[in-house]
Amino acid sequence: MTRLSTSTLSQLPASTARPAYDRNQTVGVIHLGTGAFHRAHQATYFDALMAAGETGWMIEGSSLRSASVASQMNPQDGLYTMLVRDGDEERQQIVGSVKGVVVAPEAPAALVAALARKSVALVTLTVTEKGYCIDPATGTLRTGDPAIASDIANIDAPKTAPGFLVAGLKARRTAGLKPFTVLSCDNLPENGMRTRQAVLAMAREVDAGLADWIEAEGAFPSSMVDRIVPATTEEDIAALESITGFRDEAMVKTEPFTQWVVEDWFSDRRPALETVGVQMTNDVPAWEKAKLRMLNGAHSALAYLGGLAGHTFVHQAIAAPGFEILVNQLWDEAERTLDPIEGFNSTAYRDALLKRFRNPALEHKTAQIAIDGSQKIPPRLLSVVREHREAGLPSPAAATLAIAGWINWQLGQTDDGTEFHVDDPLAMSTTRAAERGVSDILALRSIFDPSFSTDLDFANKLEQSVKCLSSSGASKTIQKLAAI
Ligand code: CS2
Repeated sequence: MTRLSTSTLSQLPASTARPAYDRNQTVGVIHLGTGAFHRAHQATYFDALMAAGETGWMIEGSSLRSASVASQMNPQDGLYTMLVRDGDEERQQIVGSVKGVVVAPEAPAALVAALARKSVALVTLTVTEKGYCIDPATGTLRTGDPAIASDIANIDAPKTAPGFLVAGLKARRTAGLKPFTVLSCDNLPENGMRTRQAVLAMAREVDAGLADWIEAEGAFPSSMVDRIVPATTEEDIAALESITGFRDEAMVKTEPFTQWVVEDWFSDRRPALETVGVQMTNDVPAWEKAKLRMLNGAHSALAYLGGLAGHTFVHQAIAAPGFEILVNQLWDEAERTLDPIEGFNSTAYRDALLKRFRNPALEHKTAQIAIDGSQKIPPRLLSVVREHREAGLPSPAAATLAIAGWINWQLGQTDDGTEFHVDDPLAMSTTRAAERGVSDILALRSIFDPSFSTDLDFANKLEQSVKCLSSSGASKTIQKLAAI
C-alpha cells in the first residue's frame, strides 16, 4: 500500500483538489494538539490563505500526548485529505498547510525551540477543554494537578499546554523576541481570557518578571470555532484508498459548514484571516456563548439522552420521537440567556443546526460527543440553569433533563443494559456520586459551584428527571416532556 505524500500527490484523481502553492515556505504558526478538528478547521483557513498568495503561514503541528498523529502525518509530509460530506455528495481536498507534527512528550525541548523561532507569530490550540488544566467551575489553573506542578518546577521540559506556552514565551523573552499571539480554538467560554489567566498563573509561579512581560505584551484573542468533525474510522480510510489508490491515515471527514470568529488582538504580525472567511470582531464572547449553549448544548443533550436510548449517531437521535421537540425547548431556554449579536438570526441559526444534525453522511457518534462531560456540562448547560435562576425564572426543564442524562450516563450503562466505558478525567468521582444520588453529584465542586446546592427548584427537577430516566428510560422520558 502506498501512502499519500508529496511524491504521490500528482497521481491522485483529477477531481481531488490539491495545494497549488509552494509548501516549502516558512512556518509562522505552531499548533498545539493537531487532531482531526484542527485539520478540518484552522488548517484549511491557512491552506486557503497560502492558496491566495500569502506566504509564511505554514503550520508546524504538535501532539501533547501520543505519537499517533505524527505517525499518521509525518510519513505523508503533513499532507492529508479532507472529505466534505453532505448527504450523497462528497468533495475531496488535499490540505497542504501542515508541515509536520512534533511529538511533545518525546521531544519537549524541540517544541519549545520551535515556539521560540523568530518566524513564529502565532500559536493556535485545540487541546480540548481538559487540556487547559483549569477548573471547569471556576476557570482557574489547577495548581494542584501533578502535571502543572511538574511544569512549574521544571518549565524547560513542560508537559501541559499552559506549560509549553509559558516555556515558549520565556524562551522568546530571553531571545529578545516579541511574544507570539496565543489563539485558543477550543470550546471554552472566553477562551482567550481563560488561556491568558492560566498562562499568567503559571508564569507567575515560574518568574514574576516573565509574568509581567506576558501581561503587558502578550495577546490572547478569544475565538469561536465551529465545524462538526466526527472521528475518522478505519472504514473511511479504506473507502478513500479504494477511490484514490493511496492510503491516507491522516484523512478527516467533515460537513460543508465552517465558521471561525476571532477577536482582533495580536501581539505581532497577523495573518489576513478576514480574506479567507474568518469573522474578525470584538464580539467573540457573545458568539462563543451562543454556539456553546445552542449547538454544543443540543449536542450534549443528544449525546447523553440519545446514547442512553441506544442511538449510535446524532442523525438517528434527532430523528427519534420527541428529540427535536426537546432540542427546540433547550434552544428556547438557551436563547433567553444570550447576549444580542449583530448579524445573528436565531431562526436561521436553528434551522441550519437542525439540518447539520440531520446530515446522515457524517455518522457523528453520540458516544464521541459524550466524552469529557465533566468539562463540557458547565459551559453548555449549567450556565443556562444558573442564568435562569439569576433572572428569577423557573429552572429550565430541557437543560435539566439533559444534565440528568449526563448523570445517568456516568453509570456506564444504556437503557437496554449495554455497558460502556465512561471516558472522562473525573469519571471516578462522577460515577461514584451518580451511584449515591443527586445531592452527591451537586456536591462535586469542580463541576457545580456552591450556588447549585441551594437551588431547590433545580435540585428537585433534576432528581425527578434522573428518577424518570432510570425508571422509564430516555425514549419515554423525552416523549413525556414533549407531550407526544
Ligand atoms: C461536540 C463538538 O464533541 C463535542 O463535544 O459538541 O466537537 C462539536 O461538534 C463542535 O464544537 C462543532 O463545532
